[in-house]
Amino acid sequence: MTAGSYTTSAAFLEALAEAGVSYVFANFGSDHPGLIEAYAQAKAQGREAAYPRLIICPHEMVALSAAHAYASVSRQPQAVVVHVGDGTQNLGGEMNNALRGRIPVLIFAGASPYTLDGELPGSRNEWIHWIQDARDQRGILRGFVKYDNEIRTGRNVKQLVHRALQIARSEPAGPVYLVGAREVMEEPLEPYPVDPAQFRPVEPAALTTEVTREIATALARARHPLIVTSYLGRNPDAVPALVELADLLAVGVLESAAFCVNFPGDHPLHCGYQFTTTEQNPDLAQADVILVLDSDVPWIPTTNRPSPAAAIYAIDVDPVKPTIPMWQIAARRSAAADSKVALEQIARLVRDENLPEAQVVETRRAEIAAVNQARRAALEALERPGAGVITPQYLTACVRDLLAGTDSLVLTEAITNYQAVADHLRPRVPGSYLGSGGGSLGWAGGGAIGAKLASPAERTVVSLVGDGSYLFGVPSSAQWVARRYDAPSLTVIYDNRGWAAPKFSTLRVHGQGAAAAADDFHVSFEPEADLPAIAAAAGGAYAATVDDPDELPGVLKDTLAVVRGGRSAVISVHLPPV
Ligand SMILES: Cc1ncc(C[n+]2csc(CCOP(=O)(O)OP(=O)(O)O)c2C)c(N)n1
Ligand SMILES: [Mg+2]
Repeated sequence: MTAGSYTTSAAFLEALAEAGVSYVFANFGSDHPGLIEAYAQAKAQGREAAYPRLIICPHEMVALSAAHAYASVSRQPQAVVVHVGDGTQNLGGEMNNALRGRIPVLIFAGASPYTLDGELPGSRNEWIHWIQDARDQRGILRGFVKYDNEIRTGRNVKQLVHRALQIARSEPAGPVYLVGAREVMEEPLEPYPVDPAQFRPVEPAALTTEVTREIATALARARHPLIVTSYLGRNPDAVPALVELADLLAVGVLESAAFCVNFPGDHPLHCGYQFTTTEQNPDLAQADVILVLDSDVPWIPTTNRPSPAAAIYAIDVDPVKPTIPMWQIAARRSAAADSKVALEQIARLVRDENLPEAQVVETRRAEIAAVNQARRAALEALERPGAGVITPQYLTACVRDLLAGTDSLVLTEAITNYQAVADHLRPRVPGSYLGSGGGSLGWAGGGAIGAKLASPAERTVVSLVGDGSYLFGVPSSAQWVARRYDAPSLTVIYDNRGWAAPKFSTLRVHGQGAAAAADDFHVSFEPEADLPAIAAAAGGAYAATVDDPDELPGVLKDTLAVVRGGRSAVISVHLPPV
């Protein structure tokens, strides 16, 4: 390639930037000379700002997790570049997280050159080009993307990138995948314009007048109305709309398998959090009208379900969930709408028509607030440390107190401690709490990087992770990236020295079985690894391990100061072992 030449690769990067992508999280290979050259030429010509900033990630899982969290926090699509089919497969389970988290991310992978004898620029010239050729590269990700396509020519690569990102950003948002062989990524081109305004995401949808009225009337007339939500707070601007409607009607809000702040945790109408439930939730059992708002798992019917007589309504950006093969709730009406728009419509109708009687609303408000206050007091009683033992409840309360009044963003991948983290953190500020939205572990490792890069400089990113999840997050790669790109964070490992989750799963199915009788679940991490030391070795992180409950607040305070000073810190907090 001659200096200054313009190729498909250059046009591809230009289109990403035009579409609002600020970062490319990349793991390069023999398929990417065109991209590497385009970046180098832009730098040589002083036009680096024309392309998204490059973040090199030594593991693809970290790259996609970082892009995922960056897109969540910034609400802008991001891009990931990986190496042919092999790098694509290393994206692994994080693809499911990106799909379930409804994350707008464009993944690009090169493809093996398709010419053997030098017919075109980019033709095969390394032994690996024969070996890396995958039969169905796009098929690898097809179950986890909204759209996949092949770049066949540079002449329309910009339209293709804009179209892919339009699909990725339109709700329900999600990942998209493009592949391009070396020859096409090397194709010389004349620069050409594309109007990004023609590729805006689809506008948010509203409820019909009829459904607005039906839901508003049902909520207003109910004796025990309840709202159940999981991911409305992906859009932090939707939270005030929920608060307004809840206050207007005095409806309680239950957060189910929630990985963002949907409703302020300290609001008197906040009815708590539920994840994997083993007991019936009394609010759910009692409710006569339930509005399910943006939820993949509003309850788990085998252990915790609404009354069969309850009238259920569902408003969701994705109400029938075609990407979840088996899914159903017994809703009278399901509406595909943007939750903020829908809540504002319902609130307007309630207000305009003065729907509920003031007396009914105030009685209900007092009842719900009293129950919630008692529930919170019971939770607070669990926050006292046991004798010489750090419990997850105490640990979370210490983290909450540490962060009180600061600008912080907590990532949670605490697994069997999801419930304890939510119950005792009770995050209040929209956008201050985030999980992957999926079930593939290791997201927080890269996630902390993306979250930090997308946040204002003064915000502290804190990850609360299981010890297993910490290891799934490829900490050697993640901590190196964090240091190199100046994205420090605090990681608190809820270290029970093993995997509690598969043990609990076994007990839920075989409570009296042989594994239970022998206490033999194959989940222990003995002999113990020095988990924080991995971060110290790979990224120069401050590392510590805590056993003593009395020392915990002091250690947390010290590590927070380290992170504020610009260096990552990882602390393993020893909980009772699995
Ligand atoms: C990529 C991936 N592999 C395996 C699993 C299955 N799995 C679910 S929870 C869990 C254990 C997690 O351990 P840890 O993070 O220490 O949390 P704990 O269960 O101890 O609370 C495993 C292995 C998964 N969800 N994702
Ligand atoms: Mg564990």
